[in-house]
Amino acid sequence: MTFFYTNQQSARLMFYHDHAWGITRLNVYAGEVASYIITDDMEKKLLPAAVGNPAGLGILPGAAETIPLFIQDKTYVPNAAQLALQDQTWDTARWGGEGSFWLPHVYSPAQNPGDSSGVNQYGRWAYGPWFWPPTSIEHGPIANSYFDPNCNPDETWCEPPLMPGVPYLSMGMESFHDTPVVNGTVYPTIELDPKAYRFRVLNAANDRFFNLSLYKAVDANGALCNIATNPTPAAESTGVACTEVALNPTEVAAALEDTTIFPTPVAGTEGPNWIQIGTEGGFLPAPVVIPPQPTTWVNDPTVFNAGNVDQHSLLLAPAERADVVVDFSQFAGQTLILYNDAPAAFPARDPRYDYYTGNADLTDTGGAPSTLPGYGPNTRTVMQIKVKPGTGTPYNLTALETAFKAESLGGIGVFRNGQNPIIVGQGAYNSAYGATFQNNGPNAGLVQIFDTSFSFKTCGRSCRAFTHLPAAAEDDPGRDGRGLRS
Ligand SMILES: [Cu+2]
Repeated sequence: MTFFYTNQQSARLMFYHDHAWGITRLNVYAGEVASYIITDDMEKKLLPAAVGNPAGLGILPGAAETIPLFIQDKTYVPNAAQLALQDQTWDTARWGGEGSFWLPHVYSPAQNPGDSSGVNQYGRWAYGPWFWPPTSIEHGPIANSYFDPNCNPDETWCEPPLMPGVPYLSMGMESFHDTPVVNGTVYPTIELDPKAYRFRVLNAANDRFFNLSLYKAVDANGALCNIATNPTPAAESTGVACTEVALNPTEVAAALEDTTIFPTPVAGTEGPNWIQIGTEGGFLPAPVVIPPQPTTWVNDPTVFNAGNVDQHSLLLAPAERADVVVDFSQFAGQTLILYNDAPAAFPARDPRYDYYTGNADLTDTGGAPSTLPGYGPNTRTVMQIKVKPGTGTPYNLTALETAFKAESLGGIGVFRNGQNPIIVGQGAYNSAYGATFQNNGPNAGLVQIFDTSFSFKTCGRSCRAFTHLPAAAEDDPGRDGRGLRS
């Protein structure tokens, strides 16, 4: 089939991938996926003046300072000896040997009704018929041909009498891999000048979220990698220096005993902020300064989203994009790490998918051994950024913020003039439109879960209202008994 896309969108980073029925996950994982950039007159106005763009204001970094970061996670088939220890079911003749992509191809349920605990320590996926409440599926559990009625579970581990009646999978989803890949390279390194750059970030992983921050790197002695104070940083045993982020040692030590403990970077090692200007939806109403922030969770059991992720930095789910400026002018001569600590799964973290230096050896529950400094697997250290020494050129954030404001506020109205008109007015649009939409109250453009009607102001300033059924704001489609879906 031939598809036609109009690309009638405002300036943004686009993302496309093959969607063949039944094998989408495999094609995306194999790399049949790409991005491209749509630009428009409003974006050109923000770029430096150049041939073909004489009216450019130079508010955003130009093409030479714009870098796409196409981030995925992969697992690689190890050498034969290691493969024999880790996956005896992998067929190198059919699926590829050392260095080929490995993928989870055995359906390993998290439940085990054959064990008194009900839990399979090695399990990865919640199997519906063994979950609570159980889901009935057309082809349920079947007899397990490995079951031995003479096996005594008090003496040894025994195969359960039943096993999931699933076919042999080409790749189970959700799949979380152990190695981040940026623009097709594992653990890449880049040298930048002490000035501002624009990154077009895309999460192109099958399932893994990324919570991205920049932190200062440390060497093998734990010393910060700064040419001024540490001109010859100590290398790790791999021969590479400055690969690590300093994690709180007490948290790392405690996590060896209790893998629910979530180690975080040492305070004071934060790198530059993100200045986010856009998403997959194009430019934002106003730039947003986002500081480094380790993941935290909502621990209040009385709120609807208890257990979800609370605080984060630049958080990207698969297919989401971020258009960001980073000012490296205050980090001349320093090495930084693009750091990720998003939980996998999201938001319910499985420590076996959180690979970081000095983590616990989880081989007895089907996980990986402890990660050594300078080595993978490591899903926290995504990329190394070496900022060259010299006098930094600070970025003019004020000019950027002004440009996004409405003409009445002294700006050029980047959002108002570049994007389609908004429909539901909210306080976040005030600076873009020179408007006075409310943040709270009856016309704030927000719907609560118990609301049955919704009134709002639109950008024409007139007040519109409509009513909707409660189910329209309900996330549980079966709850009203009529199958109404939001
Ligand atoms: Cu898709």
